[in-house]
Amino acid sequence: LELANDLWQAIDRQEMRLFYQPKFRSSGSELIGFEALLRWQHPTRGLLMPDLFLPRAEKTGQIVALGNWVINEACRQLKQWHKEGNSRWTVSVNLSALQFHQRDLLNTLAQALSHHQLPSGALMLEITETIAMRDPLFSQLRIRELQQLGVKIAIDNFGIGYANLLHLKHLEASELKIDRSFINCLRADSEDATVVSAMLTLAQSLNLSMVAEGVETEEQQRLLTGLGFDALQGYLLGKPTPAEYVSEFMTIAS
Ligand code: G
Ligand code: G
Ligand code: MN
Ligand code: NA
Repeated sequence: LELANDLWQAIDRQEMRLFYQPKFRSSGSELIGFEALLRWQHPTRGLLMPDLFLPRAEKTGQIVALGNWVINEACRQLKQWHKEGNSRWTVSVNLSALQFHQRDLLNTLAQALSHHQLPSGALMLEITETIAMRDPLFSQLRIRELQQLGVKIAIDNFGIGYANLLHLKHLEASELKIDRSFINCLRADSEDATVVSAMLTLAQSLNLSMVAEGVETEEQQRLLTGLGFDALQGYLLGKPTPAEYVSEFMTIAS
C-alpha cells in the first residue's frame, strides 16, 4: 500500500529505470535488439522488480502513466543507440492488459516514434498470450491497427495460457516468444524438445518469427539453434542490464 502511494511520485522523481536484455539471432549470434524491463530505484527500499509493484499499478490504473513513460524512455534510448551507429537494433516493450486496451495507445506510440524520429518497425510490443486471447476479436483489430502504424507485435509467454490456434492465426503477430518454462528443462534427451519442435512448426506455418526466452545453458542454445529458432534470449547470453552496459554484449556477438 505504501508502495502504491510512492508510485504516484516515482516518475516525477525519476526513480524509474529501464534495464535491457539482449536478443540474439540464433544463427551467427548477431545482436538484434533488446527487451526493455522496468525497475524502480526506490529511495529507501533499493531496486524493486516489476512483480512487486506492477500488479498493483494495474489495479489502480497507474500502469497507464508508467507504461507511457516506458514507451517514451525506450524510444529515447533506442534513438540514442541508432545515432551511435546501431541503427538496426530494435527494442521490445511489454504491454499490460490495461495499456493494450487503452484508447490512447496508438497516439502515444505515434507521438513517441515521431518525437524521437524512429522508424516504427524498430519498436516491438509484447503482449502475453493470455491478454491476447481474452477478447480475440478486439485483439485482432488492435493488432491490425498497431501493424498499420508499423510497430511489430510479439505474443509473449506463449504456451502456458489458452492459445486457441485459430485465433493465433488471425492475430497476425510478427513474433512468438515461447515461455521460458519450456526452455528451462530443455535437454537433448528430454521430451520437451519434441513439444518445442511442434511449436516451431506451428509458428513457421503462421509465418511467425520464433524466439526462445530463458536460455540458460549452452546445450539449450545448441538445441534451439539446431531446431531452427530465429532468435534467443536468456541469462546465458545476457541478463537485463542498464543501458550504459549493453556495449558488453556486442563483443559476445561478433
Ligand atoms: O524483469 P522481470 O523478469 O523481473 O519482469 C517480471 C515481469 O514484469 C515480466 O512478466 C515482465 O514482462 C514484466 N515487465 C517488465 N517490465 C515491464 C513493463 O515495462 N511493463 C509491463 N507491463 N510489464 C513489464
Ligand atoms: O514475462 P516476460 O517474458 O516479459 O519476463 C521476462 C522476465 O524473464 C524478466 O524478468 C527477466 O529478468 C526474466 N528472464 C530473462 N531471461 C531469463 C533466464 O534465462 N532465466 C530466468 N529464470 N529468467 C529470465
Ligand atoms: Mn516479455
Ligand atoms: Na515472456
